[in-house]
Amino acid sequence: MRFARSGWHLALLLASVGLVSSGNGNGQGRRGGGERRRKLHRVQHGQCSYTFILPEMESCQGGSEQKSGTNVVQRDSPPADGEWPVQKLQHLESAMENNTQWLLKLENYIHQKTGMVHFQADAVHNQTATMLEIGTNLLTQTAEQTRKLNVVEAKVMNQTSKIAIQLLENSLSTNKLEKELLTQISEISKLQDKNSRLESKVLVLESKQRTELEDMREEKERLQDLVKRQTAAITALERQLRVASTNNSALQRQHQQLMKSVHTLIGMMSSGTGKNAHLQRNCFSSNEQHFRDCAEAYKSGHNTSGVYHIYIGDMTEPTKVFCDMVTSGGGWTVFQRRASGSVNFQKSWKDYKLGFGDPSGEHWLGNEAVHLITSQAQYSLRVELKDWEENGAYALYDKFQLAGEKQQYRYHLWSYSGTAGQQSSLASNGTGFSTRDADNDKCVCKCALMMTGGWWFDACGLSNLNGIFYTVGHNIRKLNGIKWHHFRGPSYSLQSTSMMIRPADF
Ligand SMILES: [Ca+2]
Repeated sequence: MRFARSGWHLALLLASVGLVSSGNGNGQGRRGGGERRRKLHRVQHGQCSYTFILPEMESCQGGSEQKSGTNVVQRDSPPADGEWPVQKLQHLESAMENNTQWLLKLENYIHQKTGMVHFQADAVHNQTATMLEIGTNLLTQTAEQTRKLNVVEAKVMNQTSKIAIQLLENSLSTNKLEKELLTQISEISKLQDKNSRLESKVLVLESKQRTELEDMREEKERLQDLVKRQTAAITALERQLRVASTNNSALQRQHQQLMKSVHTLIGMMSSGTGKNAHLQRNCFSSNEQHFRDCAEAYKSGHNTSGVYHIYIGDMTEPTKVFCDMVTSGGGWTVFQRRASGSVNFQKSWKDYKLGFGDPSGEHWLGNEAVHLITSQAQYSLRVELKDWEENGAYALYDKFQLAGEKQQYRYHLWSYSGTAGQQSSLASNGTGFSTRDADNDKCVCKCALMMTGGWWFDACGLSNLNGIFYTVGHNIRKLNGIKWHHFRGPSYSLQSTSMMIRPADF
């Protein structure tokens, strides 16, 4: 195909050359005058234009002059009459040969050019194909990579969401744990508070027990001293008894005289109207008998209730007390009495320590006196109560002892019995005494201010015989009245009370 096309191009070229040489015969070919003339031939092939310079024969000039107007190509045909010299023919032949050579060279050149163009086009095609292939490969690789990346991205997103969910769950569980931790901490703090409170209570109890032990030791020492003194007194008495037995008759006489005078005095007292106590006092002081309590007075023959002088502890001056010589065998030293409301019982620590009121009426003997009396021997306590319906009741404690001021006049009680309730209404053993200016109770409040009076308040306890005296009709629903819980309840204020002591072995 390429050769066929080349052949067709060559024929076209030859025709063109002929046309061009005929066209330019009179123009360009005449330059230079006498020098050898040349012909320029231009061929347009596509975008390329080719210019050929061919030499022109000088001898052809005459012919042209002779044969002007005839076709040059027609010169190849032999002259009709054979006039052409052989030399000219030979020259023409050589010129034709040259032209043919030129044409061949030209054809070769064109072939080379065309081959180069084709080669270049092929190369371009090849390169384009290669580039396309590479591009396609790159595209497929990119697509593959993109797909892989998408897969990886999806996996990563999956993992991320899982991790996010895990984190959320973790944070939720962490919150729960934090809440639980907080509740645990608060419970621990509560327990610690309770523990500290219990510890403080234990410490208080320990200190109380220590003080009680000290009290017991002191009491033991006192009792030992007392035993020694009593032993000495007994030996002295034995001596006196021996002496007395020798002077029995004289003593009998003296005794008879004494009994006479006593009977005379008793007669005088019974005949007197409102001055019994005074007479008794005068009588006993004149006899110079030193009773340590009402029991000794009773044992000395005084069986009438009234005010007596007793010598408490180491005191040189006598103290006036009311002696109950009737109740349950008599011999009771009364240290508290309420009956009329005539005496104000809202008193200070010092008042309750030293005593106040009137021994013949409403009276508080004093904590110090009761402490001294109950420290010299084993005493019993009896509490007499009467309500406004005239019902009487009593509470008896076989053993009763009041500690000193340093121990806040705390009491020790044993063996309750009586009619004022199944249980004791006095606070437990070891309860200290409290007044409005001395808070020794077991309440965070001040019981002496709330319940009024001075008493062995617990927190604040079931009894208070030193509360406010309320008259009948005003005595109910009174928490700060004269109260004995197990007799008439917590808010009933009683009509009269008395508290009295007597040696346990009376
Ligand atoms: Ca208190």
